Amino acid sequence: MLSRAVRPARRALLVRKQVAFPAISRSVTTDAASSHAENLPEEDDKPFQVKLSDESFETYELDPPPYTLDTTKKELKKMYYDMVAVRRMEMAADRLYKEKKIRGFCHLSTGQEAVAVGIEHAITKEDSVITAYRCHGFAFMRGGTVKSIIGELLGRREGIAYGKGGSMHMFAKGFYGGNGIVGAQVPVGAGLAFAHQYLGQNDKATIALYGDGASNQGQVFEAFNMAKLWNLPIIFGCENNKYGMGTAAARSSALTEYYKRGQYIPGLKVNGMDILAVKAAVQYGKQYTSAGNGPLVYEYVTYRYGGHSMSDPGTTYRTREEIQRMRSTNDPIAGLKQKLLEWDVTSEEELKKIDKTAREDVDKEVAEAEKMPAPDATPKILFEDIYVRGSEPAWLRGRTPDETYYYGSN
Ligand SMILES: Cc1ncc(C[n+]2csc(CCOP(=O)(O)OP(=O)(O)O)c2C)c(N)n1
Ligand SMILES: [Mg+2]
Repeated sequence: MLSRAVRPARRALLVRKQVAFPAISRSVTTDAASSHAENLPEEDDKPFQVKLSDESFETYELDPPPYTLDTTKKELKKMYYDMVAVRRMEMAADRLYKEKKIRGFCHLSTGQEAVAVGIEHAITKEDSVITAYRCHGFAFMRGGTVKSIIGELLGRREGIAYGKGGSMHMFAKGFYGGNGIVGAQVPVGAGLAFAHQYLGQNDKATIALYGDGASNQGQVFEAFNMAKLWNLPIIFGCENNKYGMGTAAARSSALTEYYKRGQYIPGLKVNGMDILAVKAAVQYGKQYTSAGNGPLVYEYVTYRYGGHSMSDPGTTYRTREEIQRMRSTNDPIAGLKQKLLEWDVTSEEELKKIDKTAREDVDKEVAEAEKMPAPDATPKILFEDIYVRGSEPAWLRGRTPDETYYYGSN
């Protein structure tokens, strides 16, 4: 009797709670109407200034970056090329996966190109970048070739990680992965920043990226704490693509304003669908950390068009209309294209040529990657590439007690 009397009352309370605290919904702000550029020079490499959209940033305990960006026609066109190339590469990976030529995990970043490309355009090869498993675009921008990245996905020995890492573990100079354990790259990023500081290289920035899902991990906050205590030159950056696997950000995060989650660390929300805003933000952040001001927490508001990975159709936890709306109103490539045309940086014709060149470049390298020989079916390969070449020990234990591999003698 008693329990029956209690139950309806508790249910009523729960229902009331849901009404009282509706899920916080946030939308990407990509209104480009307020951005503009005037009096452009004729020359491709002559600098001029672009005024950024009013909706580029929101700050937390931080003065906003300038809403202007110095650039050239050449650079803007290169940004466009890079984003198209990354997208074409991801589309090639999508096809090869569906043809069952790529096996295992494969996470694509279609829709998020402005983040990886914009960051690279703001830093130098002396800076360090580390991210999670959605890493193909970063590997490319850090200097990996399409051939080596696709080769890696295909498990080829000539792949960027000798065919051992696959989609989630790609590395290049100044690029520390490609990391499969959610959140684990954040403290490693703090370590990279510590190394820069220890070596007296505060002018070198570390860009440590993680997702909205990863942002709730304890190790992220531990890394924030140490970075602040030690005043490390690092820009933590949450790539908020609105979902962690199939869970919407508002269902996993008590506070979805990820740029405020460093609490005692100043933060900046950046329109991650606008490559110019990303470049301006990171350039500003690097100046800030280089000047010894300590860490920053950025949030790049973005969106992934595809599923979490190739095994997720991506349409069970969000509507097709939502994806379509983001594609048609927020696409980073279409957004930059529109600006380049409006500002007379280039013509429709030249952009088509850039599209064609990017497509041909990527297709050519993908075809070359597909022609790379598959690895020999020998266990020897399992023991290679574990140590830095030339620093291997005399022997290594194998998969079973009776299996031992002797380096140099097999
Ligand atoms: C420590 C750990 N827990 C769980 C997983 C499984 N997992 C892989 S990706 C993912 C979601 C992460 O989402 P988010 O950080 O938003 O990154 P996104 O995939 O959106 O880029 C989870 C839970 C994992 N790889 N590592
Ligand atoms: Mg996410």
